Amino acid sequence: MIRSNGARFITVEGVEGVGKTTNIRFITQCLHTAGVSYVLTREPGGTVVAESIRQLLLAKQDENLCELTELLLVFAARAQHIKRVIEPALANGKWVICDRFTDATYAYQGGGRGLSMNTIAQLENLVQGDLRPDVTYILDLPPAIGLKRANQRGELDRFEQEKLEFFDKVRAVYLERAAQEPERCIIIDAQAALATVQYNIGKHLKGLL
Ligand code: Z5A
Repeated sequence: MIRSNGARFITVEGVEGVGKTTNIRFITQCLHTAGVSYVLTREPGGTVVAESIRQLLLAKQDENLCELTELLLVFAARAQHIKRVIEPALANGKWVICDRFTDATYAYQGGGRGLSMNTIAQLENLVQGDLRPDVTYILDLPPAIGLKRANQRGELDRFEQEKLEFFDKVRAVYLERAAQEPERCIIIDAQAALATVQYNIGKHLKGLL
């Protein structure tokens, strides 16, 4: 969607340790250099309330979080984030760069946990109305490599403790979504050297400026 005020909604996705944080830093540097006003945010999170929900989602607890509870918490955080941060920023002509969004819900709760894609689509419509990202960079690599990178950082959160098959399913859904929406979803080979990854992102981003 081209917004009349020129604002763009860009999301970055991929399995753990794929390099989202590293490359989002690169994206914001490019925007800063180009004089684009932007808001950098993340999901789950982005507001005080949504960050509290993030804690619930990521922390290991004695009581197992039910899959449906997890899904509803993700969308509860998103509802708050959209109303408090994303929509106001876009309405003010700012670009929004978001570390993960609803593609992650299809990938993790739909692919990884096996919840119904139709249920996710219904919640997406309820919570987002017609808000969808304009561009999504899907950083792609075999999950074993991403997990190895993530493992080097220390203690693992509730998702990072899942087995490799879980992340294989997550990755498969990301690739399926990219195949369904090739205009919006740009697959970036994240196995390449960081300079190559950033060259490829930068080349696409220039086309948006
Ligand atoms: N989740 C969900 O289930 N449903 C939802 O709807 C949403 C989220 C929105 C938190 O996400 C969790 O929430 C997530 C899914 C779930 N699961 N987990 N865990 P998160 O995005 O906050 O957490 P994450 O996926 O674990 O991201 P991360 O750990 O921050 O990883 P990253 O940002 O992708 O990676 P990085 O920190 O930029 O890079 C990792 C290391 O690799 C670092 O040392 C880099 O220097 C290195 N690196 C990066 N690129 C390269 C290249 N190209 N070559 C070599 N080394 C590299």
